[in-house]
Amino acid sequence: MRRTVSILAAATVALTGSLAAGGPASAATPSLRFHGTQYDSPGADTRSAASLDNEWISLVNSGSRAVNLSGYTIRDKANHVYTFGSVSIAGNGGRLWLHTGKGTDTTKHRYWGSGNYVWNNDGDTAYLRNASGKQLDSCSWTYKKDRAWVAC
Ligand SMILES: [Ca+2]
Ligand SMILES: [Ca+2]
Repeated sequence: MRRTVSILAAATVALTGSLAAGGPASAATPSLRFHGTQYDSPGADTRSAASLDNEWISLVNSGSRAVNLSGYTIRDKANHVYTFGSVSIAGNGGRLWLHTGKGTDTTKHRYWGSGNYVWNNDGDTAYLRNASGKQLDSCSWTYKKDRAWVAC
């Protein structure tokens, strides 16, 4: 019985910790955040399938626990919204890439399914929100000649 109680207490602490880390007022780097984006797909922006898939934004989870992203959203400044289905991003540095174009979702690569680019070459902002709509992170960039990606 004592064991059960301590497991519940540990789970409560972990949950509280993850919620606190996601708060917009938190000065600490959130454990689940944007890692980088290739906002300008290499080569001419022809909207080909390959070009759209080479535009991506990635997440990293530096927390110790995996996070199920079901209902989490990524949106741009113009409010194009992608909503995650049930997929987990591993803890301890786990990564996940969201590609703009169409493709077959895997555990590490998700596809927006858009027929047009989402991330503007001349500057944009990406927002990550959890399933409750709370903003966890954002990533902004401006135009820079000959640059195709930024670290977030
Ligand atoms: Ca390009
Ligand atoms: Ca955009």
